[in-house]
Amino acid sequence: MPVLPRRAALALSGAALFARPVFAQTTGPFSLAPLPYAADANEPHIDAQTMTIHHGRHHAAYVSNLNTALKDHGQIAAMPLQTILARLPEMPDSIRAALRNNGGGHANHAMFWQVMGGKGGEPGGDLAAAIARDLGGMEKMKADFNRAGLTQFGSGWAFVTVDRAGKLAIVNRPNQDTPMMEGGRVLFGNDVWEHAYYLKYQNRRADYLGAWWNVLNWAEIAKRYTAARDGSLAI
Ligand code: MN3
Repeated sequence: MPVLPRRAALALSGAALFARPVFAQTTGPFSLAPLPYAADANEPHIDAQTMTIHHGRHHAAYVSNLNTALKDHGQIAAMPLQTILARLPEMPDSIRAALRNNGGGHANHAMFWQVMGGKGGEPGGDLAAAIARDLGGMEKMKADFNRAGLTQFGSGWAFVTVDRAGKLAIVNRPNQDTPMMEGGRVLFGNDVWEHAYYLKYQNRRADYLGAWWNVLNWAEIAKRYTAARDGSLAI
């Protein structure tokens, strides 16, 4: 009977713990994972048409363009996405912008689908304690996060980051940038590109930001929190 190397065996047992993967596939060539729920799972807050176009067109394009950029760079394609993003300054000039935009886009959206599909509410346990300790509690976190999303000029993201000690912070970034580009990790984040909300909310970004909390899946976010603290949160 073949014996798996220890690391592979650990990876398999870790993956089996979760009903759906917390960690998207991390090395190239990259592929678009299906949504982990039906396209209408976030109705009425995020409509099915927006989900379908956002995942099947926008995210798909980031994945395709990322693979195109890496086509003649096999050594980089074999690196985990989080490593590529953390080491952008070392990447070849000819593909650095493509890696930033499309690698960031792939990482951000892979995270985004995972943290939605729930019914909102509030987390418990260690994560609730960290939100109280670092972000002033749920209501203050929501207000500060929504402000970060609303004041991000043009396209971008609002994030709650998490470090290895479990400490949380709210940040925003333009375009498809991510705190992963500074070696950080994202606990959860919201996409404030117009493509994420325009069909239902038009220019009312604040309404979208407010409604989005109703679709968060705190059980998945809690898994990400645990993974971040044990160093296994990839993207
Ligand atoms: Mn998007």
